[in-house]
Amino acid sequence: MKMILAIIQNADRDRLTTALLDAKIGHTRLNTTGGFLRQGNTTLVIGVEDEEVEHVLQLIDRTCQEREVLHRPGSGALHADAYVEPVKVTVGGATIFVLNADQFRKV
Ligand code: 2BA
Repeated sequence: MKMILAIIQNADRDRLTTALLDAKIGHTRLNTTGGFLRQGNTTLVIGVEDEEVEHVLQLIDRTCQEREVLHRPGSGALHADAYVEPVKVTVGGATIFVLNADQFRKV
């Protein structure tokens, strides 16, 4: 059994969760925030049998896109009155961790 943690952009969330639902793959959506951009993203927790991992990775690959966003370095209250040139940052498709799950129980 594996636990997949997939950090994806909010714009891709509905397409991926619809694909997971169609494939009858259980998952949990968490609203999360990226540490660098400090913008909302989504983390999906997906528990699957080992042989389903590749299928899930394919669904993520098909539904999550790379995008460029503008980021103003150091943005925040301390820098509110200083103009800093925005830079382009490439985000995604997805950041994925595949972890061994020792047990899966529902009680
Ligand atoms: P953020 O931390 O908001 O990062 C958004 C994008 O900013 C990243 O896209 C990357 O292209 C860029 N970035 C991140 N840290 C940077 C830095 N120190 N200098 C320059 N650019 C930087 P992704 O790599 O696709 O990551 C998307 C989101 O996945 C991240 O949002 C974060 O929420 C998560 N993530 C990425 N790597 C992670 C890791 N090693 N552990 C946990 N979460 C991670």
